[in-house]
Amino acid sequence: MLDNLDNKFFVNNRQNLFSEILPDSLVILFSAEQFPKNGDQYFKYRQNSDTFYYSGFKQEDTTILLYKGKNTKNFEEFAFIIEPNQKMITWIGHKYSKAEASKISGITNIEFLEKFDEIFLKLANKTQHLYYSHKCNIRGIEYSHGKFSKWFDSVKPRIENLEIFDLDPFSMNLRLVKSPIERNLMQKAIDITGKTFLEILQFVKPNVYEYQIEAEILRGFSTRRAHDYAYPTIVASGKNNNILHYNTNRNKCNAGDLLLLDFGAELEYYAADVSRTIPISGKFTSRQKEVYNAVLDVHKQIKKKIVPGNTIRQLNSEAEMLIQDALLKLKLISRYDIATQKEDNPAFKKYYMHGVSHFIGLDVHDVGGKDTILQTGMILSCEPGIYVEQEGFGIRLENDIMVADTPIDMCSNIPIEADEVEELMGDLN
Ligand SMILES: [Mn+2]
Repeated sequence: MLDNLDNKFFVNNRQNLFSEILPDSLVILFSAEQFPKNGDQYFKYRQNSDTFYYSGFKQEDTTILLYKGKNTKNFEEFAFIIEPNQKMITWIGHKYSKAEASKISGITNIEFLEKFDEIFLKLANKTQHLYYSHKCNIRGIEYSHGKFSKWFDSVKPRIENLEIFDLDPFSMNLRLVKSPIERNLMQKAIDITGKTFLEILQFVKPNVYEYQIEAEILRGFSTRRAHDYAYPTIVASGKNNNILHYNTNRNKCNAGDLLLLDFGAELEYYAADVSRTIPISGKFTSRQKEVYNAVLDVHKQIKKKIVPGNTIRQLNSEAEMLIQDALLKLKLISRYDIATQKEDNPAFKKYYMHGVSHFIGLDVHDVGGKDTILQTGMILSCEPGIYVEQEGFGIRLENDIMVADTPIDMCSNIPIEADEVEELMGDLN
């Protein structure tokens, strides 16, 4: 694969981690579990983002053990992999050899999994601190990692000397600012998404089904070597525009309605996250265009504020005030509505009910919080929307922006102006 990352990237990520943790420490990283789909089937495997970040391993049942000695220059790194056997190779296919695992990660000590306890306990006996991920994903869905918990319970009585720390805040701090290698990968994922969007503008016409568009999106990604979505694709026509995470994608696209697409390719586990709203007939009505341009204007205003020192919390409140003004101009709310609104349910919320921004990276909703101070090199979405349920449509426009004194719009090649979208769709009637 052309986009495979050089192991220098992972070596460097581990070195950065080593410099942050206490001397005399061990770090354990377990791989993501395989999640059952039904019967004896699993969902397609996806490695845990932190484990990938520190190793490059995409294979299941891969464990990493890092040791930082009392002398802070003393590092030892181990990785433990499945021992391949003939039956496994016949049924599932290739598994890493020790040499491959070493080449991928830059870790020299590669062992089979059965050696893990022995090596871990030997190091644990002469160490003071232990770091591991407490939540698996600092802002994600909390779940109990069965294999890890079982293993941890089994060794607990033998490691009572160790003081335990959560690895998640360390991984968050390292992952927030993207290195040039990561920015480059994310730009590629965005470009694949953008090229696919140009094809979709040609494909959409009245009476196509949402699932046909979804299939075209997957075709566009896959033929460009991004073999997965970063998240389930939203292909929402007409009233479905207003369902924020609609992804059943089963309806027919009707003439005169809008189509809201929220889609992004995943490349080497890095996400793109783009939203566009286009007219199914190729031309916006004047009312649709009026709302569209109001959203686009907020989008442009907020984009300028994705600068060092700002926070998502501040971006959210600025977006809310801009949208409130837009809703007044669009006659969707009145000054009276604002004057009489309840603090916990402001008038704009009827038409705009989500945040304007989140971090993007190995996870589409990447690590980082609302109060994280923005720094150059972080990548965030800019995604205001206005959803007018009573008029049967909603609009969201989302680009991916890199924080800089002059913010860098990584989606600047993906058409967003209403006139340009109409021109590219051509006359469908
Ligand atoms: Mn988003």
